[in-house]
Amino acid sequence: MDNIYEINFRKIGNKEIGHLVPLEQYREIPFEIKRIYYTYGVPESVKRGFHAHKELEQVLICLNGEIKVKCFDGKEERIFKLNNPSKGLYISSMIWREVFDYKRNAVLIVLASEYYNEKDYIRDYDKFLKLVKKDYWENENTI
Ligand code: T46
Repeated sequence: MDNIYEINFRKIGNKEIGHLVPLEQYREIPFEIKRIYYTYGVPESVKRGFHAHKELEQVLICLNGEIKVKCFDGKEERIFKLNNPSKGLYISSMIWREVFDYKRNAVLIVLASEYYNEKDYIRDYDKFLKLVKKDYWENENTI
């Protein structure tokens, strides 16, 4: 899946002094970063996400604890476990995502390619399926 992939960041330092991870746009992060947000204090039983984005690209990094992210691009579904602050998960546009199993005081930071815009959200799963299947059909006919 080239629309969803894990990124191993370069970490500077060691166990004795700790680690530093530098992130720069168009280098480690494959887009211009227009927004950063984070979630914390999410109870373990809570599931978040349940939407896709029309344009937005994001990199998710779990800075503390652990979370799972289920991603579906209309064809393939994958579940990623994020529990390492030196790894990111890139998610392109038009990916349905569900975030769950928040463990050990999970802190999730997200670097985003666009400013917040509720109109970019697809929160209706049936609508997402219709749009993503239409996209595939159109792309297969232009190749
Ligand atoms: C994703 C997962 C990991 C804002 O006002 N500004 C913002 O930048 C964001 C992201 C949200 N909000 C408001 C909109 C809602 O009223 O905060 C509320 C919760 O937002 P949302 O439903 O988007 O939260 P999550 O945790 O379900 O999803 C978010 C991202 O939207 C999503 O793209 O991948 O985090």
